[in-house]
Amino acid sequence: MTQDALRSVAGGGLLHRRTLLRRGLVFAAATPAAVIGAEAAAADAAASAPAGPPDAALRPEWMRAPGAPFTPYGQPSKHERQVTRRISGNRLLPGNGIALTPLDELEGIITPTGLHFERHHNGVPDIDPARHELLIHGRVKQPLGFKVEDLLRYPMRSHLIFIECGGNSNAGWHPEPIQRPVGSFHGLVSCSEWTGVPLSVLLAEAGVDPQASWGVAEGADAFAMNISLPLAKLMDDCIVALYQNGERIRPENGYPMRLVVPGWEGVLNVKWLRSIELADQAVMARNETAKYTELLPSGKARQFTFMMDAKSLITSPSHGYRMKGPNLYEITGLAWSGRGRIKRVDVSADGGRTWAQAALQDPVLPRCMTRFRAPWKWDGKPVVLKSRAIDETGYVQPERTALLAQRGTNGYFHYNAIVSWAIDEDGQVRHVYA
Ligand SMILES: Nc1nc2c(c(=O)[nH]1)N[C@H]1C(S)=C(S)[C@@H](COP(=O)(O)O)O[C@H]1N2
Ligand SMILES: [Mo]
Repeated sequence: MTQDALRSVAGGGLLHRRTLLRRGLVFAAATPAAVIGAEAAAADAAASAPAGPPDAALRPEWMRAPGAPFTPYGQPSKHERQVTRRISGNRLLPGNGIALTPLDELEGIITPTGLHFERHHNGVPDIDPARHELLIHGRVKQPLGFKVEDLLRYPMRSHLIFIECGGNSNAGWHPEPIQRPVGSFHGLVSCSEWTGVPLSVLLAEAGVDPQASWGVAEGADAFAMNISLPLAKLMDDCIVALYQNGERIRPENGYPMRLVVPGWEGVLNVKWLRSIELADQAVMARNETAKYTELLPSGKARQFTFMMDAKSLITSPSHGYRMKGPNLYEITGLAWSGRGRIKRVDVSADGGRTWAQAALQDPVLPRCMTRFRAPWKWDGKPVVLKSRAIDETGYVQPERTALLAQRGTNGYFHYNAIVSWAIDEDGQVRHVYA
């Protein structure tokens, strides 16, 4: 099969999503094996190769001596040390700020635990799990306290889901497109397997008062962060998580227990959870009045905007990436929706005039990151790449102009517009509003 026979399905060189990995396609210029062998032989001769069969002399040094012994807890390769969270702390209060997931440097859908984004209002508490307790009280028949060891005896369930801060991507509200790597712009979202005890089971044990309609969750950090959630959501699918990606939750993500609220904004996922008080109204805490509300063009503000709407972004190629000349490429990225499964992701290579359907990589789970991929033949001319997510409820990720028309220009939270990357003739990738 020749490259000329590749079927374009949209402008700018987008190919049919099932073109992927067909035999005979040359994606990148691999170095011919003969050249590698000759170079190694020359280097070896200079270093006076040890005696032995000729092929053994060609082996790299890591094949010539026993490797390192076992380690109790694995770490990434020393060659990957640059792949880190990007920290943006408050200079006067270093525990207040964010650390972003480097989404552009990762593949697949799972965020490595050490790279899960962080948002703390007053630092990471050093909690002794033996002395920590979750109290369920307020409008219940009987207040109950749960230690870690108590919760470990309950039946558990897992949610493989994203958690996203309501403030993620808020640089999108700037009048000029911000020039930063994807992770530094959109990295307040991560995807983990969270395992713990369904909150409905614990609330049922305490006995829910028929007058209760809200629950106020509070954390055991120095901020004692609290926030109100509708009781119906707490009873539906929330869990008190003890595990993250199979191991006990990391301190920065809520050790020894946190509330996990699938599909809803990050701030509701109270870390270091110490109390849930049932009430007949919301508590009107700072994070549901002064923050995490959105001023609209009418002058009124939206409140209790819990749902994280569908969003997608191309992680490769993306800002900071340098194209290696006209060739075949795989466009890839992430899509997610708080409302359920991703149904489709469309990709455009002509600034949104025409679209091609991307392939969705299994698994495609509700409220989870979904990896999409689209084969593309770049001819070296300037293009604008975009991706657009559609979820199973039919919700379509909006263009930036549509989002601004609806929400005005004073926004801060819940920015989920389509992201555009412009590629110029030199192969430089820039963020643009197109
Ligand atoms: N106790 C407590 N819970 C908290 C916070 C906090 O500062 N204190 N930050 C909230 C916010 S705003 C977000 S977006 C998520 C971030 O979770 P993560 O740090 O595990 O990514 O935790 C939420 N839960
Ligand atoms: Mo947040």
